[in-house]
Amino acid sequence: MFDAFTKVVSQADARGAYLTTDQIDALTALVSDGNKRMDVVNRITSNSSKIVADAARSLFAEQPQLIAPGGNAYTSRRMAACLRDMEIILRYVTYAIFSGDASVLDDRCLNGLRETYIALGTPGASVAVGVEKMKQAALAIAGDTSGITPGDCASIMSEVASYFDRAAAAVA
Ligand code: PEB
Repeated sequence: MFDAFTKVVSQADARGAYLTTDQIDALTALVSDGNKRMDVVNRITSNSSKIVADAARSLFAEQPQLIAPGGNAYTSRRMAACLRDMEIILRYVTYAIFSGDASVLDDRCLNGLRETYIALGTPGASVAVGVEKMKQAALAIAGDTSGITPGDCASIMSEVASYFDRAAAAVA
């Protein structure tokens, strides 16, 4: 598990080299934009229940076969497992945003997840749709400029989107 700093240090060390100016510049930018990152993590974290519940509701409205008898989220046990999975994925996405690096998401959540869903008979493509819906909700919440001085958040927003895309691609 890396964060943005240890990742660069590890790569430099593997080459036996000093940090390059490009690497230092990239990390300097990351530090100077650090408040935006913490703000995004804070907003997504404090709205996590709503993000998960709304995404699940929307997924089941679009794919009602999941909650019909015999469906993959039919019975409260499976429904609970489904909501829990979405919550786990969102939690690891917030860790990745916080760290500025996807490795915690990859290593502790996504690694083997596709195979797990295949073994369970859970439709990975539907999980990916749920993740995409969490992404839209999270971006709307993170990018809400009401009541604040709007700044340039393009870079952090696309980074946030990339972690959701990574999770969706890992299970689709
Ligand atoms: C992954 N999910 C399930 C299981 C595991 C995971 C390991 C089997 C064990 C269990 O039931 O608890 N666990 C989960 C995860 C990590 C982890 C992400 C990462 C660290 O440790 N059903 C649907 C939807 C989808 C869904 C498409 C969006 O119809 C999910 C939610 N996951 C789902 C369901 C089960 C499950 C298990 C329904 C139960 C499957 C079953 O018992 O039939």
